[in-house]
Amino acid sequence: MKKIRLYFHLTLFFVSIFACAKPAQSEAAAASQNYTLPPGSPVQRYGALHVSGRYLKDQHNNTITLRGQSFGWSTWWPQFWNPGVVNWLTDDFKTDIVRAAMGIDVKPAYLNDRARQLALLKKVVDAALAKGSYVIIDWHCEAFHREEAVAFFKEMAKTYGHHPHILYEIINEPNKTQTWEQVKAYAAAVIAGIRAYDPDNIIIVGCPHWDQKIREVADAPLTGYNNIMYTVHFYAASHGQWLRDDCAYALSKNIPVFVTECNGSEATGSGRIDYPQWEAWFSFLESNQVSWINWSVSDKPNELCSILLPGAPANGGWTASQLTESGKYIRAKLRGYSTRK
Ligand code: IDC
Repeated sequence: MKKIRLYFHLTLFFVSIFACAKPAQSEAAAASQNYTLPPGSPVQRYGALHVSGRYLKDQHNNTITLRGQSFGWSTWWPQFWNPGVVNWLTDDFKTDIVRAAMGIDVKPAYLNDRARQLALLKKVVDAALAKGSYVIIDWHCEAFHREEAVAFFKEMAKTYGHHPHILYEIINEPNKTQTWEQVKAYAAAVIAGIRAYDPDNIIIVGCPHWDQKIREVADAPLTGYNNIMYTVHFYAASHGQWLRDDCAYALSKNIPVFVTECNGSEATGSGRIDYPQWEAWFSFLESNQVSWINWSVSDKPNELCSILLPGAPANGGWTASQLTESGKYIRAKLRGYSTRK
């Protein structure tokens, strides 16, 4: 009996040492990956993230707001998935975080073009590790593909989970055919897979109706896990005050929200840009310390949410005349909010 108690105390001792050792662990992770965190980079500054109540916290337990830019689908804009773009976004757009939106079930995408998609993802994630940028690994689809998702995220957690840079977005947008209960069941399976290898990086969960039913989340969130956030996606010309009200409801119930995708356009990605509504969203996000990411690094002709004009170079270094109107707007926004000058 005494022996068992001794083992118990010893285990507790080592667990607590391990828990306190997170910054040292980041250095060890850096060494094992052969990178050093650039001084002043987002990850060097904020380190390992965690969630407390509705807030995102850094390694010093300060509340932080991360702002960034999403890559476009790996399916149609693979040319931009390279270190040059990660570096340019971090240095010139002053992003804290990028989002790797890997296509899953269209063509070509992860389920039918695995090796190439994984190679693209690796390029972006490795570049983010070296640059000291946070990066979201995003399962960019609406359907669950549960078995494949669990296997994929286990692999990602095993490979990258020891780096503080990594966040997991386990489903881009459930649509209106999936209930919140079904999303929760899917999330439980994927979270278990990730947590088997990565005990603490942030996991972001979507909600029904293209990440708009945040009220349903607020009324019945997942329980029993650490460092979970929920995403809301908005397109300001389609989703206005009512969605901000629903977010406010969730925040009032201590639900941690991370807007992993948004733009000023309509939900189609085009139509028109509603600047007053977009601004109303920025005020809302900033005053509530909700992190957000703009959609997307793509150069689709005439698409308002694409940040690039056709012909923009594939590896960053973009001039103003290579950015779209929304690209210029978001660049100025990100630079304006950034405390990294
Ligand atoms: C859009 C792209 C567009 C592409 C389309 C394919 O901008 O070029 O043809 O996907 O489905 C989302 C999705 C995101 C969409 C975006 C704009 O997460 O994949 O990208 N959007 O429609 N949710 C709401 C809007």
